[in-house]
Amino acid sequence: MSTRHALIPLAVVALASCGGGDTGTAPTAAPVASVSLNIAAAQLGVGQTMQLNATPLTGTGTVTTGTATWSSSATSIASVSSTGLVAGLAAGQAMITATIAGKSASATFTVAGSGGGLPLAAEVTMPGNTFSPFLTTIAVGGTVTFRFGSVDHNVIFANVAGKPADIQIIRNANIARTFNTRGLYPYDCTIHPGMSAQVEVK
Ligand SMILES: [Cu+2]
Repeated sequence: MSTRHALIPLAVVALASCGGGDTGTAPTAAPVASVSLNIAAAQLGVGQTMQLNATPLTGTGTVTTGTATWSSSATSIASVSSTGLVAGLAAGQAMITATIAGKSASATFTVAGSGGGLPLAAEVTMPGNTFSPFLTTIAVGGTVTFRFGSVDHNVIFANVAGKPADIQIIRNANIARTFNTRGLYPYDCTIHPGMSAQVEVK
């Protein structure tokens, strides 16, 4: 196998020299004619990552050598590291491009939350014996983290189908609840009259 493959790059170099007006210096590696990516298109959630790999190819499809530089067409939607690790940042679409020796290939990444761009995570704080914000809207399957400060509170959900477990009296803690059913979930702190708010799951 090794003797047969050794002949192929030599033939490619010879052809490239004829057509390209090469100065005659023997190249150390077969020239890059195209770049192949392991992924053409993909979907990512916000906060998820995916590894892209770029392979430089000669005109006959033989793998040659070369290091890719990476770029994103929309860095606020998806970023890409110097090694091709793509990260979803916000809902939208971004083209990730790898360039090797002047040749490039692109992959389209669609970043989406499951609720049409709604966040999958949100926080509720408790300033001055209120819940803030009053209305928290998340995508179905999302998580709300209740951040309890130095004052005791609880979170008691109204009796709505699909509500998560109540949070009993606690302070100085962050407690998360996941909402797997669409709906409106009012909740109260029963220690402080009027300390009420809602989670809307879409
Ligand atoms: Cu309270």
